[in-house]
Amino acid sequence: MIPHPWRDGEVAVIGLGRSGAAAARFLGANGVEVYASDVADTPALRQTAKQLADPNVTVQVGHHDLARIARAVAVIASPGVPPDAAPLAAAREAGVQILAELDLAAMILKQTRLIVITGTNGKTTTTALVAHILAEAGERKVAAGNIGLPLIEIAADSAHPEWLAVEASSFQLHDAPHLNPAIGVVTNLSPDHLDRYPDKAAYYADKRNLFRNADAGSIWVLNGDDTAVLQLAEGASGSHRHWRIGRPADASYDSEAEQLVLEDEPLLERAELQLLGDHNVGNALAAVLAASSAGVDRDCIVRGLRSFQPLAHRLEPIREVGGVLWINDSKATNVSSAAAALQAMTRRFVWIVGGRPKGDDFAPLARALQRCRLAIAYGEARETVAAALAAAASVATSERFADAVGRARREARAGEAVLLSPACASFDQFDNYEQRGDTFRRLVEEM
Ligand code: UMA
Ligand code: ADP
Repeated sequence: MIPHPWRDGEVAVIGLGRSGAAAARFLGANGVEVYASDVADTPALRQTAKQLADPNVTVQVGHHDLARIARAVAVIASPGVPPDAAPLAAAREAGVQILAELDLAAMILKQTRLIVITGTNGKTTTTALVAHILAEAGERKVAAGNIGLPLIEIAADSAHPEWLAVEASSFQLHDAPHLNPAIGVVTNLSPDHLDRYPDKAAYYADKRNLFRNADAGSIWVLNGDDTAVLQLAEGASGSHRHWRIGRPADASYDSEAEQLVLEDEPLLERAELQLLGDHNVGNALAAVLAASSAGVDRDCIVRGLRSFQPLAHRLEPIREVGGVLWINDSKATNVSSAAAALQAMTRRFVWIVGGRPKGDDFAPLARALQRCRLAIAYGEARETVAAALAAAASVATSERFADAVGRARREARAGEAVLLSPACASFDQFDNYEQRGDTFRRLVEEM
């Protein structure tokens, strides 16, 4: 329900990307006065402003009226707006409550049982897998949040689903006091987003907000191989269920029998899973435990696991050219996800790495280069990456992404692979990781 006091004033929505636009639309349509603003002024934002035409919604692009925001009855923050940004600082100073769009949606979706998935890597894959299994069990409209569909768009529908898989980023969890997952999943934890957080502890602290409303009925699905995850969940009320690779747990991977196991009973042959790498076996086990905790039967779970296809930009095989397999892992924007890709490689490979660094230490990547014949470092990070890897591999550098791809083409031999797994953000040469991955795909398709 929309809080009553919000009807006596104006709610300020900060940021007009997907999240902010959806929040402004929802509030306006429900009779709440809204002031929605974005500091940027682009043709896309002007278009959004036009589409938001509603007598209840005032839109401003190119500027935030800080005094107006300070007078608001509440502020809805977009995930990409850092907490120290001027509009949020102004709201905080004036004592105005700041909520994430995700939190507003959670307030409305009171009757829907949320399976909330967070962690550093594997959130989208696990969320999509849970949703895919729920769809197999007959649920509709089943994935939202950071995965791309703002949760408030589900709340805006007249009928709310019984179960919903929700991907939550640390940015969204920062301002989510009402979020109360029926089932919460933490895939893994490692340093990320150090361009926004002062340190790892601050990033983990936002992740811990997942457990804020834990009670005896909560179910927590946790990576039993990740001590940081176990520490994060320590003391949270509710039942804790674990998955592990190579060791017994509520759900596990039996590496000798090469089988996924649920509650001590074999569930699926690994070969039936169409995903590369042990990390994806972990994601599958997380989804298995989440789905079984939601009451989905084993047959549905197995059918869902068997039919799930790799998502675009996540260790996605594109095609073979002259015996060389080209793999797009553009979404590997941090060191730990790129490390998982390196470990998943079964062929010798040429590795394209780089982009805009996010403050991660690249040294751990040097330990996973046994099959790497050549690393090609590109973009703003190229010198830093080259220095970190020099002792462990041959390294070449290229400033431009397309040149790195061209160099990989000349170097790779039949029977090998070329892996794009950048360990960095894309923003030095692209709008986002999708555009980087799409460019890679196009260059490979033109070969
Ligand atoms: N802005 C201001 N004032 C400021 C700072 C920024 O107005 O002081 C504006 C920007 O100009 C921009 C808007 O705020 O127009 C920010 O939008 P946004 O970055 O929050 O983007 P959205 O389109 O709303 O998408 C967000 C998530 N984006 C981020 O968290 C950065 C999407 O996750 C999510 O899918 C979507 O909401 C729907 O829930 C993307 C993402 O990259 C996929 N997430 C990160 C990740 O996965 O690593 C966390
Ligand atoms: P997220 O939504 O958390 O960013 P994705 O499923 O989109 O996660 O995957 C992001 C990147 O991390 C991809 O490069 C993918 O191959 C890699 N990845 C996926 N699952 C894991 C995992 N469990 N551990 C490490 N890396 C992973």
